[in-house]
Amino acid sequence: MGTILTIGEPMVVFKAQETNASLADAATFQKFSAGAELNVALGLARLGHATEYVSAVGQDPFGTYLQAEMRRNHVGVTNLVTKAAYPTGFYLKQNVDHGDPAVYYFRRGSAAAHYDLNDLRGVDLAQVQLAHLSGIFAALSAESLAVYRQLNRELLQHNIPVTFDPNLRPTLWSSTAEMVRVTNQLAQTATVVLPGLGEGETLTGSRDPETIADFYLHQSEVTQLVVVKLGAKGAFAQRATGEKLWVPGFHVAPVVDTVGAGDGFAVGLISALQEDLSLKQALRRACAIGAMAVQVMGDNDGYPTPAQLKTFYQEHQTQS
Ligand code: KDG
Repeated sequence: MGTILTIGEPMVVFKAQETNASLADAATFQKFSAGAELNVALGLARLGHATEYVSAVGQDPFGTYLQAEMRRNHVGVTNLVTKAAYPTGFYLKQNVDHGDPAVYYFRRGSAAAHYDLNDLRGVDLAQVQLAHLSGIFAALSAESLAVYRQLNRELLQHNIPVTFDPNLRPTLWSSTAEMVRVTNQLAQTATVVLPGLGEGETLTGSRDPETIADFYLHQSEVTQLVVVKLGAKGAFAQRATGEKLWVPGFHVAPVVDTVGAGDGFAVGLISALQEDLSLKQALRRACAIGAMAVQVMGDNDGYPTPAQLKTFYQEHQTQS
């Protein structure tokens, strides 16, 4: 199996410990690593896949911590550069007893947002078998969007398949119309498109998973598979061949923190497809890792090793 490449913004997240306190009122926070594409790289590495994470960190304690976390988790860091002039991004995350937590980002002008075309020149795609990209990196800065587009062109030239998660972050875009326009354009060059149901609605105007899938399959001949994430309800997948599949989710309790579930889903899907499992098995693994992710406070610390995944399946046999 070759390497899976991702590009993104590595972040530190501080998770509030007091339940239902606002981010302004919370007094105690726990530190974790985060960043959507890093989450995916880390989850894939934990399952034994070779990964390469492309990005930049600042020359600061957050950057040092994140590099150590990447190394500890065996994420490939050959293409991680340090930008001494800029800070590493971080964010605060609320602790809530239900629903999605509030988040607040400190990422404007970060080191990752200054990763440029010159940095990208050093990235060798020879061993890369698949790339996972998301709308977050494209939205960080004009430079990031240029890097994204250039990398995308090179991946197409090398016939390297791309999985694409829209990962809509409205605060990073100048307007909703621009976010929708650029994100749908980026999706056109992806082999697999992975929107959440709410994202699909924002991007296509429909809340029907089949209509969302049709939208992406019709807008581009490159796209071979669309998987709509339905949260605890599971997922809907449709291939360009017309094959459709609905897979139920796993019910887990308590739900501690929903952030990182979508990236966990991507980890499950990508790893299973790389291991030549069937689409049904891949969706099942995606839902399983999504469910494991919501049971912990950090964004990626619930992602399993192969042994932990096996145990999860054994404990949830009646649901599979
Ligand atoms: O998908 C999880 C991400 O939301 C989190 O890790 C931080 O990258 C992040 C972002 O932009 O929200």
